[in-house]
Amino acid sequence: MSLTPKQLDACVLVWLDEAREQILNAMQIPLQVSEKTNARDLVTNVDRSIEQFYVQKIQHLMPNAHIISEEGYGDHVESMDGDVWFIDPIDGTLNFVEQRAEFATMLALYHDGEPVCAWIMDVIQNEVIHGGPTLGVFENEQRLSKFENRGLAAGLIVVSGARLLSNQMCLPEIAQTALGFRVYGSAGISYMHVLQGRAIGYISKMKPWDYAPGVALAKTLGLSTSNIDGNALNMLISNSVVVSTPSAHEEIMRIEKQTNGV
Ligand code: 2AM
Ligand code: CA
Ligand code: CA
Ligand code: CA
Repeated sequence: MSLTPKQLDACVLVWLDEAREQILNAMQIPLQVSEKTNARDLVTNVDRSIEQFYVQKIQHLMPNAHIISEEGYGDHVESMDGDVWFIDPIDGTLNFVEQRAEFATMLALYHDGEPVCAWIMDVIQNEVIHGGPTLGVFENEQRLSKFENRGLAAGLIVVSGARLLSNQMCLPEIAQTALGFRVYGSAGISYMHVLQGRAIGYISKMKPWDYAPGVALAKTLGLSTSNIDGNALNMLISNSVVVSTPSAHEEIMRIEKQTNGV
């Protein structure tokens, strides 16, 4: 890779500003919305055009990189070797369509399975959390401070509403143990709350493009990241992802083991 992480970060921040302009402009005219697997699983013309925008930028900048993306303009990737990009053009599409807020656009670059740099932008608030292992983590230009290592009883846990309702990943037990629980409807926005120290963790079962940016930034800050069974994430498949303070992580693993009787 010829660019340094710092140069790459600066370059992608420009793409994000451009993507944000395109999204805001597209919101001025009626969205073309269609259902994917069900009425809660939507895709719009904007999801597609923004993904194509990022794919073109990446292919121009790093022609040998592989791209894992949601809406089908990326590659079929079977290995984390070399440079692998993750793209979620609009994260929280239901929020985008219904609320016109609380959605993110996000990307991450990994090299040989390790995070290089990641970006999560709250489009309406115009806030982007970005960075990586050699840079640290920033909210816009401001470095994010180290989180407090609070346990479940001392903080808010963010969960997937759908997974909570269907009693997956011990989410009812975890939510009851926590000081409180929150559901934001966007993985990116949820990760932003954790990275900002407003929540102690986020748990959901998701696809690689949903969690790759949040996991990269969380790892950089020293938060714990794993599958719900405590194992490392396989970045090529869906995972039940836990990102939290180390204290909360220990408790979540304990609850999971107790509940499943292991
Ligand atoms: P998306 O909007 O990019 O699809 C809440 O729905 C969160 O879960 C969002 O971050 C959403 O990302 C993600 N998600 C993953 N799979 C989903 C699905 N099948 N239906 C709805 N949301 C999904
Ligand atoms: Ca989607
Ligand atoms: Ca998503
Ligand atoms: Ca999406």
